[in-house]
Amino acid sequence: MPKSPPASYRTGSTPPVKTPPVVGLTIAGSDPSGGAGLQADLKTFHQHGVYGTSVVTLLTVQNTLGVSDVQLLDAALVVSQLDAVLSDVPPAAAKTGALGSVEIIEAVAAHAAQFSFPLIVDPVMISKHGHSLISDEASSALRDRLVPQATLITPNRFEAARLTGVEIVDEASLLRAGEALLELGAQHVLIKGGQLFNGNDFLWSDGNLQTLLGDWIVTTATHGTGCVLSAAITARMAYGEAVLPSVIAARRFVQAAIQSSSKIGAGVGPVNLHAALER
Ligand code: PXL
Repeated sequence: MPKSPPASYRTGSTPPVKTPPVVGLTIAGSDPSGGAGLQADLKTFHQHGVYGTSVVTLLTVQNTLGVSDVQLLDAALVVSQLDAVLSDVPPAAAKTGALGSVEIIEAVAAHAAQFSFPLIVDPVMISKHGHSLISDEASSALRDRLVPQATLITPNRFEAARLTGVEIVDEASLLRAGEALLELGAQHVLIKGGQLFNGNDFLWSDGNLQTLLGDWIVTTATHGTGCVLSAAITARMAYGEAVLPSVIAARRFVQAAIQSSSKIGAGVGPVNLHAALER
């Protein structure tokens, strides 16, 4: 694939669709209500002019009111999906979402060691409704096997704490957790501060720590924010953008999506990916 120049489109402009298309891969769980998981990733890729492929790791049974069941796929089935996609439709960047089991994480990590493209690891652990999407053993496997393969890891403060053992209660402890994630082998680290940090995020990239200022937006329609952020970063990086500009643009995209709450479902609604393009 010819190397494409960095995309210069802003949040609101129509993304340039390349010929041949730029491909993005998500390795993630299914959210049948369409707001999170691989469905959110594919929609986000599409909105960025990226052709999306998806390897399914687990199925949730959920709607905007909650998760009622989670069924993990056999690791062998995840591997055969990965092989099928990678051998025929190789991506320019990939991301992981919910991975579920030790076996799936180990299989994905073994493949990731051979990737010649960026891998964004969104260490999804708990659904918006508090349903665990990963066991304790699986979170250790994530830390030991997959974090070292990550071009960028994008935990929230709870995920960062579970991966590093550093309880994040203030900026000093958050900074310790970020350093610990770098020591675990991630090349770049984005810790999403969330409400405790007024929506500010913290990015360790190329030897610098950047505080990315945000606004904490009060809304009930926040389902899928983490998935959409990491997918938007992946899409940008698939186009050849560096980590910092990708993260900055992806945060703008998510902010626009959160600001226009969509009236979908009776519970925690999804962020509005259409609005993100209209602005
Ligand atoms: O937002 C995290 C997430 C990721 N993947 C799946 C999910 C969720 C949250 O509900 O269901 C499949």
